[in-house]
Amino acid sequence: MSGDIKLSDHSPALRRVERRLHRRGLLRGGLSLGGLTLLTGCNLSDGDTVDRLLWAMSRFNDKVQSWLFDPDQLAPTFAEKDITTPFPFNAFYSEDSTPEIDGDTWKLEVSGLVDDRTPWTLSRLRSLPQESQITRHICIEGWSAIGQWSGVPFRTFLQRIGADTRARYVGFRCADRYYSSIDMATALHPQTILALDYGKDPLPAEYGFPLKLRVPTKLGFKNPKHIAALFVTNDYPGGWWEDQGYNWFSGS
Ligand SMILES: Nc1nc2c(c(=O)[nH]1)N[C@H]1C(S)=C(S)[C@@H](COP(=O)(O)O)O[C@H]1N2
Ligand SMILES: [Mo]
Repeated sequence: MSGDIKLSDHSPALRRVERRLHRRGLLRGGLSLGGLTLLTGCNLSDGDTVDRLLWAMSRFNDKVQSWLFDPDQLAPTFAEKDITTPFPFNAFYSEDSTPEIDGDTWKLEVSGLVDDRTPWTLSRLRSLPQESQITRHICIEGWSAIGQWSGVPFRTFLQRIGADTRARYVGFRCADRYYSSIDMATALHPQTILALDYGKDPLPAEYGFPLKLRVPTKLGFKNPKHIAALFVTNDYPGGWWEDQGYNWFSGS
């Protein structure tokens, strides 16, 4: 739709709509405006504002609604034939600046409210139980794609390191200086995984080698790639995009 505001455009008009929806309690669960417009298939244009979005929301089917507003719901899963090829690349830099990481010497650092701070090698991570998922990745910049990721269920990992699961957040620091964080309920969600593989192979460099957090219940920017360190904390850790005004919760 030409003339529509790009989701990455933080124009005053979009901000106004977002504030009005929040006041009316319509962005329940902290779902971001960007996420809502993507999921309703409706881009906001300057003229239409709230009414158009309300109309789009009323077209939501029950399944989508319950996924968005109920933290225990599962994100939809797909079949192998639905996988988007090639899967899009995205980062705050161009693809040729993807960090080069040596998997033989790489270690995942662990800190904060955990019993065991021993760093993790790739082979030790691979010795933990693995799970696979085919889910949709939704980027706030206006695209979505279906991919297959496999790795360690994050709650299994948190149990292994003796994380205090009453803590509020898990924060992530990445090799490319990206950072992000999620709430503990999302960290423990059954579909949140520490992904080691994309498709049948180890994560390619551009998709986050050697380790990426896959969170299908959140927007793409809450899926940190090239993870170098993670920490469990009660202090709000923020994130690269979150600190530039994107809604922190950004999902269900
Ligand atoms: N380390 C790191 N992780 C990141 C980003 C980034 O720039 N650096 N971008 C985020 C955003 S906005 C998106 S949409 C996805 C893109 O992942 P993909 O390249 O696998 O499609 O990575 C997320 N995680
Ligand atoms: Mo994104």
